[in-house]
Amino acid sequence: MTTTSTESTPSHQATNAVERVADRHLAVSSAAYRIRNHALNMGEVQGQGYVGQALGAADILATVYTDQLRYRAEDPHWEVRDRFLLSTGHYAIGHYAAVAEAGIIPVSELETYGSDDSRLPMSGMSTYTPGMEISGGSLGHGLTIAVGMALGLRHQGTEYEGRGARVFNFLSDGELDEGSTWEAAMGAHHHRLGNLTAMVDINALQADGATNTVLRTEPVLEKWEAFGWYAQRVDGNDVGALLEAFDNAAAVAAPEGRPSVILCDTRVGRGVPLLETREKAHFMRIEEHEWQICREQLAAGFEGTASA
Ligand SMILES: Cc1ncc(C[n+]2csc(CCOP(=O)(O)OP(=O)(O)O)c2C)c(N)n1
Ligand SMILES: [Mg+2]
Repeated sequence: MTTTSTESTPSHQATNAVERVADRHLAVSSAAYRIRNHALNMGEVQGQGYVGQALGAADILATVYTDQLRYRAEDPHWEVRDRFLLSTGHYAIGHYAAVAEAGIIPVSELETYGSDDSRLPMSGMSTYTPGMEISGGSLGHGLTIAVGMALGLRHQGTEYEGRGARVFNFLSDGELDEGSTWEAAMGAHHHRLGNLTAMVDINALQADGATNTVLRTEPVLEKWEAFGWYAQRVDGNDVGALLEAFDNAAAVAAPEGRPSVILCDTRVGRGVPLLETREKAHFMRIEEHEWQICREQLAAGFEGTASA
């Protein structure tokens, strides 16, 4: 086996099952805290941004990058890497934080977020940023690309340590308004794409207001099931529940050749009470003096969890 110090494979090597779960939980929770902290620091550079989404999605991003994704930090184009596709280009701030956590870009580069000549533009673009597989932002296209990619990778058949590359697609609840998402969902089932996992960030919010006022998409779980997917719905801010859902997807759906979707109910601004209750949460303006308060609230919450 060829490994390098920066190659990541899921951290499932602890000696017994209880220790293993505790280790994974701690690794993911700590990464989620750092992702949130990075997002606050990056938001402060511009004084505003999609900070609420980064805080809300941090546990999902941390679970994927710390526990699930196979990648080589020094070789973002490694042929048999798992692919993480960010449909929602505006969530790039959270994704950059995760990519820095993963060692694919330096943490120090995060402070360039949104600046001229930065590799980290406000909306995710694959030609700019290592680890950014697609240019998202035109909502509803991520899953269509993920389906083609999962199909193509399966046709290629290249394996490493006994398995081919997997495709993870991160979507927002707003993307469930798009017909192309459901067309792709049908395609994934038709082609029996067991190597595809979608995660939907159900934060109940869109640019124009609450999701249920823009377009009612519920019952979401039943819809994905009707489209032939192995569907689970979890608290997307509960690391234990996320780990269990990813384990189920790998154990149950993948061997059957069924695509998996993990529907993650999250809270915008999660971990920072000042932002959790803020109106106009889609694009937050945060006053200069509030950034430090946000960091302190985040740290207090994390320490509280760690000592509980
Ligand atoms: C096809 C398309 N239509 C409209 C937009 C404009 N737009 C940008 S973000 C957004 C909100 C979509 O909902 P969601 O991603 O759930 O928003 P959030 O949770 O981040 O508030 C919209 C409509 C877009 N980017 N792409
Ligand atoms: Mg949303």
